[in-house]
Amino acid sequence: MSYVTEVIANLKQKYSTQPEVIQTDAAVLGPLAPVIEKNEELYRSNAILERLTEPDREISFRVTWTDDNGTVHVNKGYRVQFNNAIGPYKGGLRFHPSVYIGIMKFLGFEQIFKNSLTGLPIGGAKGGSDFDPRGKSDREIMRFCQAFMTELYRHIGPDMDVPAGDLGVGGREIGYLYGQYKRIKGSFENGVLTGKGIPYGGSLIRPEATGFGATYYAAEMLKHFGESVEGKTFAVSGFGNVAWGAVKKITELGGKVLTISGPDGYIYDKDGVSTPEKIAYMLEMRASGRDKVQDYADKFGAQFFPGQKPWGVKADVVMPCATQNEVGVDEAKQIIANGVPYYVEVSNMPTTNEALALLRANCKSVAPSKAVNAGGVAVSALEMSQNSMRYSWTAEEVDAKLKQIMKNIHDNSAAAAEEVGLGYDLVAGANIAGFKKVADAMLAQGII
Ligand code: 2IT
Repeated sequence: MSYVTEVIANLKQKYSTQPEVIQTDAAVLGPLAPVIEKNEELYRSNAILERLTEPDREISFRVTWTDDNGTVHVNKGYRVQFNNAIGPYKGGLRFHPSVYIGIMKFLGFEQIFKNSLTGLPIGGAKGGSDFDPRGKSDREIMRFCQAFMTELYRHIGPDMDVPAGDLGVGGREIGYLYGQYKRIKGSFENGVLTGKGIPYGGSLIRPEATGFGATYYAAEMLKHFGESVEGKTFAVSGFGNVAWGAVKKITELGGKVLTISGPDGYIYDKDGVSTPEKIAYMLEMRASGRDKVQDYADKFGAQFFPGQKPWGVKADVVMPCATQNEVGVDEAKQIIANGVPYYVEVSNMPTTNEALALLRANCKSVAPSKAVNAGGVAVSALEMSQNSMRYSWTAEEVDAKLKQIMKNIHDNSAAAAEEVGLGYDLVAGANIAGFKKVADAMLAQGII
């Protein structure tokens, strides 16, 4: 049995109660086969894949907080520090009721390769809580963040582990988390978190970075086929920070976004989510805490499809921007039946492995989220650079760096697949390019 097949089979046994972990282990390790086979003895004798798939540590803790009525609540908090071979642990915090150790581990594992792909010195981690921010008051959010940081602070630091936001954790939460860290430590180490507000060390363009970066990446992919964003139609899911950045940049580049979605359904706007007012309204909907995309349809007279996802819509480019496993086999079949040429994953692991195989076999091109959404963490790493320099770049400077990083990720992924004879395969290429740097660093640093 080949080394890759053997490791995947063992992981299936080991993590039978954590399906997301099995899913992402197979999705990453499978495409590495051509690279591993070339040097199988080296990787096997150093147990590279076993070490890579077992986190350095899985931290879990109790978070106790009091709501506005004085009732005490208990949630679980996590930080999975997966791999720091190429830099300090880095990755977001997710506050969502679906959070459990399996979600933290799949996200942390993906983060290793994503962060490596950025070309910047950051390792992989993820954290969060099963806390549900929906319907909570501002003061409840603050108290929760303070309680969460009161446990987390001992595990993080500017050269150790640098968390950021993810679903349910935006600028407001990062502010409260940083305030508590600073209070406990008694020193202004703002390099400990990214996604901060501008007045205390945040980077310009960080809120836009994931969506902008995804669009820059999509533009590179289209360019490969002699095409561009201009005049193309897009089906986007989600209406949060990532979807907002993507819609903004797609519109700026002359594309038309036909759909956005929420937990309540999706909206179809035949004129496009394209005016500054419509794009700004996405932020308003998010800030309202209602978590309903129907509000957009009511305000702008677009069509609303309750309880549905936008994957039955005909578009040139499909971009899932909401959450994991938004596209299963049935949705993939709809996308293929509609003749959608370009499938660009944006949210982390939006596609089941079976659906992804179908889309790769039938679409003109498929781009993987760990490459496409890497602009967010890339600008986080630029925020770390600015914090350690005690200096800030302009929005134009950060945006230009982001654009170059996304082009490099695309080009390096394409080259990595080409090198092992796979042709233009962005999915395999991203995994291979991300893996190589981390594996080389692990080999150089010995058996630890
Ligand atoms: O999934 C991700 O890459 C993030 N949530 C951003 C992580 C970061 O450290 O900026």
